Amino acid sequence: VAGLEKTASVEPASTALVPAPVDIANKLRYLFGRNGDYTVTDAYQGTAWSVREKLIDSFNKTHDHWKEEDPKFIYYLSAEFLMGRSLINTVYNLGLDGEYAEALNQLGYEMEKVADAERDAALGNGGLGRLAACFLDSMATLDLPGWGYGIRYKYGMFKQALKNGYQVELPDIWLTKGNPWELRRDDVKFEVGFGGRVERRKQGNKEVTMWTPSEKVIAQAYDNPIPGFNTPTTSNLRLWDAVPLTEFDLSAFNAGDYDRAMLERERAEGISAVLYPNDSTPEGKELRLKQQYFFVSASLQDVLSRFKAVHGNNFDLLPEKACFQLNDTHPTIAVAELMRLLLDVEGLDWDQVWTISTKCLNYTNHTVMPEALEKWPVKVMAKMLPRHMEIIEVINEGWTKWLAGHLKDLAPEERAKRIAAMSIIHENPWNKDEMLVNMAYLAVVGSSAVNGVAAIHSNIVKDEIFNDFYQIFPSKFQNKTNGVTPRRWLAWCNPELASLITDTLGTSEWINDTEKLAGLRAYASDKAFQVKWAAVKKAKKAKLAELIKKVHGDEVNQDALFDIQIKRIHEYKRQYLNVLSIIWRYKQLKKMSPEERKKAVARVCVIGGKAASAYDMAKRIIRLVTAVGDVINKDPDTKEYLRLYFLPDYNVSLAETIIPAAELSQHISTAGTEASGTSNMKFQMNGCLIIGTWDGANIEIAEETGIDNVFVFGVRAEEINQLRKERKNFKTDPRWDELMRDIEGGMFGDKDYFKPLVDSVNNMKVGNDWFLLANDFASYLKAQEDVDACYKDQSEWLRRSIMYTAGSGKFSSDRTIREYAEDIWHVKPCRPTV
Ligand code: B1N
Repeated sequence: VAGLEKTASVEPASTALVPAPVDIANKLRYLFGRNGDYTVTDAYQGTAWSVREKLIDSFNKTHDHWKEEDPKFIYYLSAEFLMGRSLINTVYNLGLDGEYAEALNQLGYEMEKVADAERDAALGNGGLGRLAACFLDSMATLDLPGWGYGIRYKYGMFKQALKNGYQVELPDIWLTKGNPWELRRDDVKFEVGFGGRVERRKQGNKEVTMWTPSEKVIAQAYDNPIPGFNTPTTSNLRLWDAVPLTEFDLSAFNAGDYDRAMLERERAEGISAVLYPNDSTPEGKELRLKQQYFFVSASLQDVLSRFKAVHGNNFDLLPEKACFQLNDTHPTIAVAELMRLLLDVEGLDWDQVWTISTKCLNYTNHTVMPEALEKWPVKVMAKMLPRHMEIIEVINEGWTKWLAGHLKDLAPEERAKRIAAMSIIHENPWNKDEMLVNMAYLAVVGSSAVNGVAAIHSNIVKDEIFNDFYQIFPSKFQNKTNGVTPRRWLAWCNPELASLITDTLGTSEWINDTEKLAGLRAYASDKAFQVKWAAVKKAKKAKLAELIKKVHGDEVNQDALFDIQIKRIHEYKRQYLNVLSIIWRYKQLKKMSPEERKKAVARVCVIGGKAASAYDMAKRIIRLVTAVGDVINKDPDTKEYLRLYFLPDYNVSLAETIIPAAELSQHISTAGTEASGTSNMKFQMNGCLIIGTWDGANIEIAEETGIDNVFVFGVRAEEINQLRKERKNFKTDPRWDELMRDIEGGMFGDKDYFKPLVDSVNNMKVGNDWFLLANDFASYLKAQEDVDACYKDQSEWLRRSIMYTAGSGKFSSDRTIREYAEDIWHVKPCRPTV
């Protein structure tokens, strides 16, 4: 229509110009139709939608700058991002905390209560997903051009409830009230195909390969801006939602087949519908492979399309502009997909593509447990991803041929053995008729760098699980000890401790440079400082006590030692061992006279964590915790001195309340099984003492804190193999035998239900007690006695507590990310000007 074409461009005004209280009210009026009479949830919504606009301003500025500078980018590919809540983190990272706290006060609300109305974004299971979230915070804070790429699950990690002491799972319907922290990008969509056939055609004198999928879906992009702290940089987490190719399959609809059209929709949406709730043990379900390929393909297409817009077909430049970090093997299909896109779609040739692709990819291993190493049946992969299966076969042929040359000096038999052991495609050891694709081997062969996540773990990666590969490519293997963001895990979740630290050090620079926390060592024995330090812990304990009261209805003794174990429930993490020691403590207290009891150290024990829905043994462990708690917490003789509570639905925001209140935390995995652990670092930062095994990052934490300040017990990783072989001869401690009889005898009820638990650690049977609870039992009880003795000397306890925080500098994810950026990614900071 004449006169209505675009004539002038209007510069939009930032909401920074509108005072925050007015902006919050505006958001509530125009987005939600609310006019006063706000609920706390309203206050949250109005605040979040207001803050969102500042976040977008910062996001746009950063991305304009990055577009202009065209720096090398790091893309963190991860099936999980466990973000938790965003409001507090966003206002603090953007430096808007004062303004919004004040605005909410004017409206009659308290920031902390308002923030509590937010639902967690729980698109991850545990440590691996939370690590990815901490990494994004650090990448943005360090001004590194980098994005996360993952899946926008409609249902995140299930919610855990207790019913008569047993775990029940409820769906996590997290998007019902909208999500102010995301932006749908209607112009960013890619097709992702599955199944179908592969054909070859002559095109001129070249043979081209065509993959015609039998099934296609659209990957729709959602951007989640990631604000850095103390910098203008706001980066991005791009998550993909699966939607059908056309809203309705019109042909089916016209033919009157409405049901089929709707089925198509369900099939597409099913891909991004739900997060697999397994931690450390992947589920071999086809839908999971589909999810993996779905987000990897969309992400790679997206990166290549931006690359082409700037650099055309100069793909040799790709490794100088983009690199991809594979967060465990879950995105490993990227090796084949990057090859396919460059070979089949862009028409490059194999050798060139292999060089480019291996330069761009790097792989992080997060677990050494054999059952957790992903392997997909060749049959499944060939059906779902026929072209990728071909590519993997060609990669493997080239690889095994290269190996034959490399190992030519070995005797033929030995050579064949070594090659078979390193083949990416191999027989299923449990089923000779099935061939498997070993995703970890594909990742190792297809990447430039391979790293473990703590020093001991990286050594196991080199010396055990990938030793054959390490012997051939020693320089490919690295260690990158995990870290956590000191923003969320100290400064924002424990503002009381943060201000004490800032006042004492005379600067808040430690929030960006945690090595400065070492300055606290000088105050560790200072009585006046210890008093202030203790007062903060006391206030945080009161908050946790409030939560326990809310969940369980019980008042707890706030002077008791708060003893915490929170993490996924898994046999290797040995919550069972913790429960056994609690039962032992209870029995000792029962035997004491009232006078003797008064001298004992009182404890409030808390255990929290989810069990994968199909993990039967883990569910029995939860029931044992609740059953023991039911007996102990009611016993009038002992309840002043000992409590045990299971806190249901452990998640990121619960951790933010529990960790600052903890005085003792338990990291008691069998040595050599926990790759790193990251909550141990969060507890350390918050001045919580650790009782732990010589495993994962515990070792490095002990080194930084001073080994004598940590309660270390148990056998060492080097001894495990031998001890497992000698199980039959192991003589159990009489106290252990007594506890086994108690549980079997029904001291906590449910004896049939607990029988498999008792059997699983019964040493008389070969192969039982795989995680060596019985071996570590006596030394664990001894370490617990040391804990009590130390707690009786509060000054010594506080000194140690301060030494923990002072020693936590190394465990900032800023340090970890700097190491990745320098040693693996070769990505440099690129900060927008303000
Ligand atoms: O990754 C964390 C480590 O700190 C933990 O020690 C480690 O257990 C954890 C399959 C996993 N390893 N493997 C997983 C998660 C989900 C899944 O489907 C495996 N998680 C870890 C961070 O490095």
